[in-house]
Amino acid sequence: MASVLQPGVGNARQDLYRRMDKDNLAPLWEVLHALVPPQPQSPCRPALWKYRDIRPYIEESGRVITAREAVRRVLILENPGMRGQSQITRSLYCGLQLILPGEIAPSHRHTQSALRLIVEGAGAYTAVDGERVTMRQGDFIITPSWTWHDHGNEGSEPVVWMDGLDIPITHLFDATFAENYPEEVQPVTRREGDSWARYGCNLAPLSAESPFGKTSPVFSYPYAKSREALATLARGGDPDPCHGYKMQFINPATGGPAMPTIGAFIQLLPAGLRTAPYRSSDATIFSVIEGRGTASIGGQDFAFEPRDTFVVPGWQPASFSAQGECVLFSYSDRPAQIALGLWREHRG
Ligand code: 1HN
Repeated sequence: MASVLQPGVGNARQDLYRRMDKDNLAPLWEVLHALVPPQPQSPCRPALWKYRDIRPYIEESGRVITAREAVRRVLILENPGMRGQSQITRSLYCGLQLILPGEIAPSHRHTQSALRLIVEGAGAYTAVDGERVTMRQGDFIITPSWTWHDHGNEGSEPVVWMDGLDIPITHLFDATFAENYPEEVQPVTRREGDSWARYGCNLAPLSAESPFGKTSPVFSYPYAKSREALATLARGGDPDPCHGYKMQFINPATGGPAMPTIGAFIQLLPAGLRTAPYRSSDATIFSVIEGRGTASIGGQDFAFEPRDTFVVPGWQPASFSAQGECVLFSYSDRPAQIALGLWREHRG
C-alpha cells in the first residue's frame, strides 16, 4: 500500500535525490522492486529465424566481403527484444558463419568459449591448438577458452555453421582478453582424430591432465555418433514427457558439462510426440537438425524445419509438437547457473 506522504516530504525527497546525485548516490527504495522482481523480468523474447528466409543474406555476405577481410564472416542473430547488443539471450551470443571453398578465417584466441553446430555443407575444418577437425552437418564442435583457432574450407561447397559464444558472460565479468596468432594459419601439430582417440573412446591417457582446463578435451562430437545413440534410446524405452529423448554433451574427463559456461544438448522427438510444457531459468537456443514441427513458446507458436534457429527465453513455458521425427540441438548457460546455485526448472 502506498504510504500517505506528509506535506513537504515529497519535495524533501526530490531535494535529497538531486543533491546526492552529484555525489554518485541513488536511493534504493525507488528501484528495489525492479532490482528484485518475484520472477525473471527479461527483455529476451521468443523468436525464430527461418533458414530459408535468411540463407539469401548469408549467400550475399559471401559476395560483399571475404572471410579473411571480415576475420569472421558472421550474421549475428539478435534477439528482437535486445537489438544492437549482439545477444540472442542475456548471457549468450549466436551467429551463422559462412566459409566459402578456398577461404580461411585467420587464427586468434580469446577468453570467450565458442561452440559450433554445422548447419549446411561439409569439408571445412576448424583447428584448435594444433589439431584440425573436418566439419560435417550436425557435428558439435568446441573452441575452448584461450585456445588458438582458425577455420578453412578445402572442400567444394559453402559451409555454414551456428556459432554460440558466452560473450555477454565474459563482458559481465570484464574478463575479456584476445590476441591474434602471428600467422594467419596456425601449424598443425597433431593428426586429425588425436583428441577423439585420446579422450573420446572411453579411454584416457594414464596421466589425464585435461589440455583445455575446464573444457572437455574432446572438441568435436560427430553427429553420426550422437544420432546413433539417440536412435538406440528411442528404440529402447518411453520418451520423457517434456523432452523426448534428450542428452547433454559431456566432458569425458569429469562427467560434467562439456564447457564450463555453456551447456549443449541434443534431443530426439518421435514423430507425432506432443511434449508437456517445461520451463527452466536458462534461456535456450535451438538449431533444428532434422524434422518439422511446432514450438510453442510462452503461448506463441513457431513452425520449424531443418536448419532453423529459435530461442526460448528463460522461465517461459515451452512445448513441442513433432510432425515427423525431429532432432534438435540446443545450448544455454545452464552450467554457469548451476555452478552459481541459480538454476531452476519446472515441469508441467
Ligand atoms: C569468433 O572467434 C568466431 O572463431 C565466431 O569462428 C564468432 C564472435 C565474436 C567474437 C569472436 C570464430 C565470434 C568470434
